[in-house]
Amino acid sequence: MVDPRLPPGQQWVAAGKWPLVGEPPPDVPDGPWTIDVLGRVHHPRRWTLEELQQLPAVDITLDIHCVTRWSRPATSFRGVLLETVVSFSEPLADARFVSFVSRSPRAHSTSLPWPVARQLGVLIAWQADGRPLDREHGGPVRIITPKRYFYKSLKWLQTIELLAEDRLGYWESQAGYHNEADPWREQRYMAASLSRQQVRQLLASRDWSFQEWRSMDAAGRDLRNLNARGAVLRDADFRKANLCGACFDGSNLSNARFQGAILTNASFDGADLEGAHFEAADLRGASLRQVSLLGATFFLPTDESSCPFPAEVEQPAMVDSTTIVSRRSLDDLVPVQAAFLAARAQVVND
Ligand SMILES: Nc1nc2c(c(=O)[nH]1)N[C@H]1C(S)=C(S)[C@@H](COP(=O)(O)O)O[C@H]1N2
Ligand SMILES: [Mo]
Repeated sequence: MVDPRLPPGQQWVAAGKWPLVGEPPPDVPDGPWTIDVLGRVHHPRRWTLEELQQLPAVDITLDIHCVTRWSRPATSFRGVLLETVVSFSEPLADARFVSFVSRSPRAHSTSLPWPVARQLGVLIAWQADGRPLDREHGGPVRIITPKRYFYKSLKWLQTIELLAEDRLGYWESQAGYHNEADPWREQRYMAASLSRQQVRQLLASRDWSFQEWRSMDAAGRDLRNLNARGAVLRDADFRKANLCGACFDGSNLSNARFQGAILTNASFDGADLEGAHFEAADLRGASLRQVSLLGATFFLPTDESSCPFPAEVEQPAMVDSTTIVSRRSLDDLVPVQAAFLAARAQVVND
């Protein structure tokens, strides 16, 4: 029977059990436990845990879902809303992400888009199931992020940093965990079909040749010299990734998002780039021979500027005479996009 409360691929732990996951607890500091709010805020501020406990407390009950496939039902937490604490510091207009950093030897971290953190009701929690948080479970104070895999719930909270640009967290950057982490969409790893072992391998080897990974989440990742020849990477998210020198020859990248990516000296020869987005991407030295560009975009026409685009797409792609594109590939584009490329790139007849 399908349990409607259990996301796909999860199992409930035995009653009362709560597994421990991740690094060991850090040493207790001598003085009081403090939490800093800093970064893109008007008023950086240091709180003691006692001060936080004077703020209006909030109780929530949620099911914990760990990416390693266990779930724990109806766990209650008491704390203060992250939004309440951050509001004392008044975020700047460009504060688009929030990063949590742990008081641990490896400065463990994770991050969320700031609007998502507010909408989900992220909690700074010091009690679980009516008792002070155990040290192993992040005591004295941890983050609780509802509706996301539990790796977005940082233990031993030390710093809350508001950021203009995202900074991938520890598991996200080191182990290829998905940066959105929605258990109902099974966003476990960079691509849904991958195992943990496969993710480790593909991050280490950067050899994705002839692999098929749809909806790959590779935004912001360092993937210099990636070999993705012949790969099927439809709908992949490569926004702001470093793909300098990457090889995408013959690969299927339809609807892939490359906004703000570094694509210097990357090669796309023979690739399917239908519907791909290249706004603000650096395409200097890149090769686009015999590519299929139907519906691809390199800049956003200015007459659409009335709608609020995210910052990464405000700029056109960086294209110059070191960017190579086949003349017949230009025919796939709408006239304004074709004219943009033709005026800047080296157009070759092949
Ligand atoms: N500081 C820190 N926080 C962390 C981790 C970690 O290794 N270090 N692991 C994360 C992961 S993957 C999970 S599943 C949960 C585990 O929390 P628990 O040990 O209380 O079950 O903590 C998250 N927060
Ligand atoms: Mo986890």
